[in-house]
Amino acid sequence: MPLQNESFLQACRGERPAQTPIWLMRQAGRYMPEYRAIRSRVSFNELCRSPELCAEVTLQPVDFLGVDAAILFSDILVVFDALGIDVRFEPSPVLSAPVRTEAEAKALRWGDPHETLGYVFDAVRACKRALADRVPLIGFCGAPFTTLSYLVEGQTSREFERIKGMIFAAPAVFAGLMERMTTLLCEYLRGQVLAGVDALQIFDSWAGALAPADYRAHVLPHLARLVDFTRGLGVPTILFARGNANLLAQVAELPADVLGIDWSIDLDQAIRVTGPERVVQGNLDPMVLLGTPALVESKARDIVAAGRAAKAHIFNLGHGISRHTDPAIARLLVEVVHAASASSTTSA
Ligand code: 1CP
Repeated sequence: MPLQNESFLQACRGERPAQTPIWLMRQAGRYMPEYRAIRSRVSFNELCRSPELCAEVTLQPVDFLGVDAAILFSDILVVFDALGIDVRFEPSPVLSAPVRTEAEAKALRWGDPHETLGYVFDAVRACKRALADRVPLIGFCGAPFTTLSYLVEGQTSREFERIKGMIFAAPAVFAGLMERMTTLLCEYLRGQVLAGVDALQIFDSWAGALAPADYRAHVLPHLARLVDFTRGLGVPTILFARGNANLLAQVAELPADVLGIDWSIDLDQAIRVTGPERVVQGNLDPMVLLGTPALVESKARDIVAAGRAAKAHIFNLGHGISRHTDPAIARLLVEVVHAASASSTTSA
């Protein structure tokens, strides 16, 4: 069945649909009362393991906001099920067994994600059924470095002392873990595509923890292997590295179909780095949505205009939406982006 709304996938392919497509990182979540109503009944872990509830939550922003793509409701940290490690959300994540020493790294049991993460693939199928081809479904994973940072730190980190300590004091241990993690993530994404996702996003949310030279030496080769692998899966890949706009030139060396741009750089400047032949996604500072409707409208229009210098542009936030956002303002953003881009296409 063809999709009723192809604009997101057209932009991923480098075409320019009639309106700039838009979806919002973390578009399903605590800022929506419908999400909070479900979370008052079930824990986050139960929610992620219930394909029917995942589908319900995945569709909430599609119905309310009118976005052009859905993103699977899950979390980058569920992959630790493949290692037999539990994650508690208290509410920020805490791992049952962080891995900090060479002995702990050697003792890890790397399970097969096709067996251990079947509930995610069931959720993909439930989302596809519920969406009934209205909009495409995006699957995702954390990038190897971001995922490994949780494994080593064991929780959210500010300074990344443990993982950076491992890079600089035990680089072979770090490299071995990155190698295994990358292979796990390749298979995990393959499973999502086999279950039916239409696109993939790789989140390197903590990329900015590293100096550019260290990112290039210790992270980029593994990320390159993951991106190369996803190119063989037959769906477009979005690569989003966050936290240091100086890294954009490095991630732009990788053949991802779409480059995610965080909010720390103006979009026109980012496009000068990526070049006009790349497709970009982003990059409104999510906190702008805490401002007035007039401010949201003017900043959204500026980004739509700047996006015209790229081969194609998918509007998004420059990081996840804040839980303090008024859903009505998020909906206004979607309307403004659609209206502003439709009028600029006709005048082109
Ligand atoms: O209800 C709750 O209390 C749970 C809050 C929550 C939600 C709604 C968590 C815990 N995860 C999610 C969903 C989620 N996480 C999605 C699907 C929903 C959607 O996008 O619509 C996705 C794609 C993620 C991705 C994710 N999880 C990232 C990468 C994106 C980013 O924001 O940089 C990261 C770093 C995580 C880890 C995580 N999971 C949850 C929290 C609170 C965190 C971040 C903690 C931290 O800052 O370290």
